Amino acid sequence: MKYSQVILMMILLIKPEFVESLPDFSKWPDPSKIKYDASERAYYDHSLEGENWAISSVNPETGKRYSEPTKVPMKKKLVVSIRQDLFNQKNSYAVMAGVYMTQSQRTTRRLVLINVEQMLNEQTGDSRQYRVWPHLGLIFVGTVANEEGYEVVMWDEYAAGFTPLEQLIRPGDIVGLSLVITGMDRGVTLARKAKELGAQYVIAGNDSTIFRANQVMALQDRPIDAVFTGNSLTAVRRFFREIGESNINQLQIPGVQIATGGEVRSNERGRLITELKTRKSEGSDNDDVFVVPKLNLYPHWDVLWANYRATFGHKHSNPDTVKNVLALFAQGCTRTRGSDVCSYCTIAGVADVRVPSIEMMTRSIEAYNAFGADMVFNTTDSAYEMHKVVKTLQELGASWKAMTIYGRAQGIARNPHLLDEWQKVATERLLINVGMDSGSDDMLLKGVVKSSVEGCGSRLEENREAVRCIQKSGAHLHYSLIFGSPGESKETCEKSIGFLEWTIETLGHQLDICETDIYWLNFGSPVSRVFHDYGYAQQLAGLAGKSITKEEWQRDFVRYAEVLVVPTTVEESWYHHFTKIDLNTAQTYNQRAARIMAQHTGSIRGRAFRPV
Ligand code: B12
Ligand code: SF4
Repeated sequence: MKYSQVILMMILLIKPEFVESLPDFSKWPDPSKIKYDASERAYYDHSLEGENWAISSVNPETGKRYSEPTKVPMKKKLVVSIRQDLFNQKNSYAVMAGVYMTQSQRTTRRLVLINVEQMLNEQTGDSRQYRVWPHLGLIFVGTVANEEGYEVVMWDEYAAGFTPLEQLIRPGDIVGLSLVITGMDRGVTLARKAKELGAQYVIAGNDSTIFRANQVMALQDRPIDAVFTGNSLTAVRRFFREIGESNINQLQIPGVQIATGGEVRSNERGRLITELKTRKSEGSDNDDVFVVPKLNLYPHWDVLWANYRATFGHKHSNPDTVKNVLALFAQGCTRTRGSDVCSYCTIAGVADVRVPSIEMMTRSIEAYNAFGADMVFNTTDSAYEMHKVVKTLQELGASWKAMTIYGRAQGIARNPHLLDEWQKVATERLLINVGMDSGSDDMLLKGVVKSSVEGCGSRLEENREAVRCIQKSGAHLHYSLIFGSPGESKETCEKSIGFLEWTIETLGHQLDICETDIYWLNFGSPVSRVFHDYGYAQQLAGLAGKSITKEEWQRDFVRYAEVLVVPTTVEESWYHHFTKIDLNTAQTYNQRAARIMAQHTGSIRGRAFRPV
């Protein structure tokens, strides 16, 4: 094509126009009183709203009371855009030029990303946290938004206490909320407040939102405008690319839900089989859920490292300088075989196993090394048995002083040689985090259904074998137990306590943590079928030697099927109908386990520890 033709084509594609851009808020007396009115798509100053004189006097220029919100004039600026009509015709030149133009003309917009947590140190009234891990989801989403030209501001309540919203949010911002189970209710409150402060849109993601997308979108006043229904970063990227051009209600991005009536995601088998088939038929881009993280975007490193060193420093050869980070070197859990998940598991995407490309892996390793990380917690579920991942890490020369990985007892018992392989990557200290769940075979076989391999012996023996393998290898163990799986009784709880005592004896200082918990019934888990399947409820009751009438089932479960978070009363009903203990008894066993661990030399207790 001739040069003159190219110029002519560019001129034809260009559409110059004056558009409104964000007002200059700093010129207004109190910018925090400027709020965005989504229906008018305009900003209004509310600063005189409550003033008596303003309520009683009329502005002679407008004829309105001074107390009525005043429209804040938008600034006008010349924007050169490409002609969308040509773009829509899929004219190849137009498309090429369009991509170029959208990237170069993008203006800096702000994304405020918040990890929401409502269970901050409530007993002490101290909202500061003493946590040790950052939020990788925030870092991933922030990285993508930043790559798309956004200024990214982050606040992780889990690490730093409640968000100072007024200071963080500026009118026109997009606010992104990361919501797991302990953030849902507060997330809705924060979303409303963010809108009052002028946020243009509030979006939400992470596991609880994913499983409750329809319920979030059904909230009457629409505090949250869009929900991300998976881990896809392509969806996140497209959102930030397209939101500048369109109104949020016009977006049509797979993985972004803007209204009710979306497909209900869950870890129930039927749903997972459908998702598996879709992935197989459509093909899936493995790298879709990975990005090379811009670790510096996260603002709380110093406080986390200080906490980590104070609590875990003594376990490292460099106690005063150890830098712990989170990483994701694969996604999904191999135990699922694509469709079969432990009964309580509420991890979204757990059955969708993906390993990143070599390039993604190489660049990620480089990013962690450049950041000075030497203690890497890889958050991939059951990473231990992913031979390919450990092999690739070795081939790429990855090596950190310490690593934490997730492993399953069955995976360890059947592949003990992988302990050596992982220890080639984690040169000084390998910690494996295992969900042992129970010291009773009945619970492991029928209560939590701990394996997708049928008829292959004792899960309890696998738990024990895994402990013995770890002991021999010199690695370390962090494991968890649950009091309250279907069919749980005092006898089975005692067996779990017995298992705890045995692991302390067997592992000594190699046992870092045993954390115990009640059985959490959460939406999205396979067992949440109990909210819509009476036959299943009867089956669960049968495991405890009980029965449940249809009326009881409707009163105690079905009635709550559409709430955002399973309430405590349902949790109590769970224990009442499906176990032989109650919630208090489960808590008593939790306390007993904590007391036993407290006497164990070198152990670390719980999650919300204060620095010593
Ligand atoms: C590492 C980890 C932690 C760390 C770090 C905190 C965190 N929330 O990430 C620590 C140890 C601190 C922790 C604490 C807790 N955790 Co946790 N944790 C995990 C774990 C193992 C990995 C998370 C991870 O890093 N994934 C990799 C990153 C890249 O993905 P991601 O965080 O899911 O984010 C992606 C998407 O969800 C989405 N996304 C996430 N946030 C947002 C926000 C926006 C705006 C958008 C658009 C998208 C988006 O985009 C990201 C990119 O793909 C998961 C289990 C798992 N394997 O997923 C449990 C998990 C998330 N935790 C869980 C729970 C329950 C907790 C606690 C409540 C435990 C407790 N009792 O205290 C606390 C809550 C802390 C909190 N409010 O964040 C549950 C959540 C269940 C649910 N359905 O809500 C999970 C799923 C485990 C489980 N038991 O099922 N956790
Ligand atoms: S082994 Fe862990 S991650 Fe895998 S399905 Fe079971 S609970 Fe979920």
